[in-house]
Amino acid sequence: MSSFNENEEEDDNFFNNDEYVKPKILLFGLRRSGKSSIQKVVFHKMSPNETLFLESTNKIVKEDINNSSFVQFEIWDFPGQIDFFDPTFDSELIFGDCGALVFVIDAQDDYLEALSKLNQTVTKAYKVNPRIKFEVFIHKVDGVSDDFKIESQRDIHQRATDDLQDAGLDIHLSFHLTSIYDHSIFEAFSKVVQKLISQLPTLENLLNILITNSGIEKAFLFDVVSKIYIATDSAPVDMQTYELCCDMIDVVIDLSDIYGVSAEERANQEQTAFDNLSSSLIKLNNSTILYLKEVNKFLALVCILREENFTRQGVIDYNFLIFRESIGRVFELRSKKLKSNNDDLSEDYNYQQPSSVTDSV
Ligand SMILES: Nc1nc2c(ncn2[C@@H]2O[C@H](COP(=O)(O)OP(=O)(O)OP(=O)(O)O)[C@@H](O)[C@H]2O)c(=O)[nH]1
Ligand SMILES: [Mg+2]
Repeated sequence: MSSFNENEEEDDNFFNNDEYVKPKILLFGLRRSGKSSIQKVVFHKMSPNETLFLESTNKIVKEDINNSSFVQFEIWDFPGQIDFFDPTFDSELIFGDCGALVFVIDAQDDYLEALSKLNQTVTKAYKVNPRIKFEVFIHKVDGVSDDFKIESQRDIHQRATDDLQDAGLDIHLSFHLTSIYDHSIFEAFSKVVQKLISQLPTLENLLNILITNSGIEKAFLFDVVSKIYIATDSAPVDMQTYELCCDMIDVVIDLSDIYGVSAEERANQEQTAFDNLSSSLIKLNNSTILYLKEVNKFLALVCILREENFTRQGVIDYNFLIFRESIGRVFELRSKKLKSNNDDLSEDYNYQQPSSVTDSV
């Protein structure tokens, strides 16, 4: 919550992604399954109720997710009625350089038709590009009971994998229970995006080292704009903790917006609410502490720790500085590698250039 310092320019260079071809995430699923709603809620801050007024998508909608956020990729939202057998459907172009394919199934509806479409989609995409990560969102679970959730996930999992095995295909599908009415959609999308970040094991390792040496219970590395977490330590994530951390980011951004930016700066758009010196500490009434520290313009570290482990804040802050420096080095290395490998991106993002495809879509 203060002004930028001279490191700002340096940070920009660290995270300069100009050189790199953005991974593509495709959203498939039957009509009205909730694809466009997911995209709007996660990346455009649309409130879930407003999605009731979204019109049905009738052509492929491509969008660059790079609004000053660290997480950069393209999202392609497909119309529910897309027909793979249509001669204008260029599967090489669509699946060729795709990083992840998200298939959305409406859990409140009969899902047999969705399962057959899932099978068709996965089979088609896998033939073009076997490196795609397949993610199934069992969506709209806000309206169903816990028992139904578990039962439908088991049933969908079973049927979907059986169908693929019957066709002789050994394709791994990941399943997520999601709803736009809670944080589950952000959590699921975080996991999808993490699979596209090749530095994930290194980031996890750094977080593990940080938490064990600082008495922290859980730490998330957040992309502040989207509230997607790009990494966390290896302890399991529970939804409540994740929600608390998301809420903390909202509080910090809102307060910074009100008190951290002067009217003049706001008018000149000189400063964003989140900057190099942003940090915040919230004590909860159950002896838990939430601690947020800015890592760079786009990323924040949010930690949860017990009050009794917060006696030596200096040690935690020092460890954080080392952590921040290491993260900087990881991404510095990445941008160097990307510059030198500009022609060959296959290693970094499983990018496979099909023979008939050019970069401009
Ligand atoms: N209850 C509930 N409704 C949802 C959820 N997500 C989306 N919806 C609703 O589902 C309806 C359809 O959403 P869309 O996002 O337009 O669906 P789509 O998959 O893009 O549909 P097409 O563009 O026709 O393929 C809207 O009325 C949304 O409000 C959810 O998590 N829970
Ligand atoms: Mg749509």
